[in-house]
Amino acid sequence: MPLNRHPLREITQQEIDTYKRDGAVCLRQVFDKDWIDLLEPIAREVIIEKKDVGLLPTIPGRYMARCIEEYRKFVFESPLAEAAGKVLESKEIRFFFDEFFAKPAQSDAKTLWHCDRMAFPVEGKTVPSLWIPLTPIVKENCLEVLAESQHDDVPYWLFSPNARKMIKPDDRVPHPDIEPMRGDADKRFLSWDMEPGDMLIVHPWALHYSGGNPTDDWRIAVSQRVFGDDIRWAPRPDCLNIAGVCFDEMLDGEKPAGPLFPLLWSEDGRSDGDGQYPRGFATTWPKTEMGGINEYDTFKKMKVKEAAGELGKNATEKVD
Ligand SMILES: O=C(O)CCC(=O)C(=O)O
Ligand SMILES: [Fe+2]
Repeated sequence: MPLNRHPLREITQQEIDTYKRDGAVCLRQVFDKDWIDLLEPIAREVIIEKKDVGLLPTIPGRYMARCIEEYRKFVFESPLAEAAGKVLESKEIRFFFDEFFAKPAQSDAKTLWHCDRMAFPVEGKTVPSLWIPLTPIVKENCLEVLAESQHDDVPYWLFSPNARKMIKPDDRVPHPDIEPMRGDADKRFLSWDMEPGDMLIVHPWALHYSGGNPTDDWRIAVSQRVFGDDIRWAPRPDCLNIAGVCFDEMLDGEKPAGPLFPLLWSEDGRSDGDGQYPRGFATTWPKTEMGGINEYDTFKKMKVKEAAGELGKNATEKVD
């Protein structure tokens, strides 16, 4: 089958409504399996064998579209942007960045309950995670979403690398422990068995989690972050750093645009293509060993500190 440019089927009104209601929707079969066959072996090389393909040694799980031709093609030529645009009812979709999430076989490395909102230097709600499995996903190793949590307007305190060096501002709230709510009749916990070609869209305010990986193979997903119509720059010190663009270039209240945030899809057929999108990074470094992509151990240590009320007391302390 060819590498399809448009979703394999129409996005339905029911899928649009589900996303609005739950803060997540699993789109079945939007990609040809060929796309996943193209991406999966490279993900294994980068994540498991720590192959140096030019990614940042410090964050080797991000920015694949800058360094790996197949991942660049996936961002610019696959139907991910069109599918996202239709679900979000956004006229345009721009690229933000891409990121791997991987767990070894038989791993209890949990992804703590969190939402992504405060990691991003923007305001607006059309900045979802497009979570795309590269290995088979069962409910037990899937991303899990607390339905309707996207309606809670809470500026949670994330353990981003910048936030780890800061003292928590008073208005930032630690993420709640969702686990005790599992028995609550009014709460819905969503998870999915997913096939290659499926794509989960998660609202940036929706609380999500994953419980590890009880299977005998790696569990690998790539999260594509994109911008829709309502997104405006709003940098804060606790946000993620985005390679190649500093806070001074994120003009408060302005729409992201330009070579680093190319238009991938628009309702009226315009797009930027990848001609201006960077290859590699703004600097180079001496040959060095690639780091691991998982931050779960760091997050676990941060959680213990948080519970002990010690978060940010010695804010510049190195935690990993
Ligand atoms: O795959 C995971 O376990 C975490 C993914 C995640 O948090 C995200 O895509 O925002
Ligand atoms: Fe997340």
